[in-house]
Amino acid sequence: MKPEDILRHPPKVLTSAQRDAYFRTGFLAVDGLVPDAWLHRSRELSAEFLEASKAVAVSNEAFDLGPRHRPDQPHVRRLRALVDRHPDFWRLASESVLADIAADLVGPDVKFHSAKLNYKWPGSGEIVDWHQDIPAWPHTNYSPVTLGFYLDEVSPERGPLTCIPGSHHGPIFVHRDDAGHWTGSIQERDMMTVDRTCAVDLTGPAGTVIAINCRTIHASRANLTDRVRPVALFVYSSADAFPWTAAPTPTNHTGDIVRGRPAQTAHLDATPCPVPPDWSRIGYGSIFSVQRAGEAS
Ligand SMILES: O=C(O)CCC(=O)C(=O)O
Repeated sequence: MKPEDILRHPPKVLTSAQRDAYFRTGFLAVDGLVPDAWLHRSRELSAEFLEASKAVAVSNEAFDLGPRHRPDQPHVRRLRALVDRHPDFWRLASESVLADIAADLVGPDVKFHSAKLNYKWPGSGEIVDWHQDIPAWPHTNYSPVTLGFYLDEVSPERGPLTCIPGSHHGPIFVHRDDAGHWTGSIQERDMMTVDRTCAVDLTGPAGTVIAINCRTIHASRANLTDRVRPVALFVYSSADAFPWTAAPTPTNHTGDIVRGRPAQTAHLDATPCPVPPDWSRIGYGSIFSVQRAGEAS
């Protein structure tokens, strides 16, 4: 669906100003939208999974583990395919206010794509370099949005995501090095064409909802505090957007319609998108492992 068609439908949750800001800048941060009960439940489940990770030594379908992971000191970078980890995470994705917010941003017919819970442990090890999401999972149009919320307060020092306003209207960059290896990040020479000084940090109290369009150039900063920063992220699209490559981290619910009806016609946007590696063949670790290794893992 095109933004002008989406905006013709009355919003369910967001104000008109918030919706307009999303389509103008390519991102949004709004606090006070996630009910306390969901915030509490998400924190509870996060704590349970961190505890369970102590019994796991190497990354698997659930946990992307960092290099410092030890049984007495978990270093989980990502809880993968989140909606498959616990039924409450799927209820959160499909039944909560998140799906209504998604409808405000992608139109009344909403398709679920994927979800994860990213941690950022103290230090600079999990800085995420500048990237766009869509080159990892191309769709027939650019409605997909990464929508989620911070489980805890995120200040500028606690590893916030940071976005370049208006970059969703600009080029879609190749996320590979000169040898053609997938890096998950935009090359420095391409970033030289982008004004990084206008980047906006998405900060806010626990429960702050963040939304980032799939073409928006974003990154995330170092965590300079001594506390971990968890963010739950869910990807939704218009029902008329269809992925044209295998998903990097498919879930049991990828492709499910969570609001409205399935599309009878695909919306095809003419803007070209670079082709990612075939994830069904080589597998995908996480943006952390890929950006650190400089290769697909
Ligand atoms: O967790 C973060 O701080 C960044 C996440 C991100 O940009 C991504 O997973 O694409």
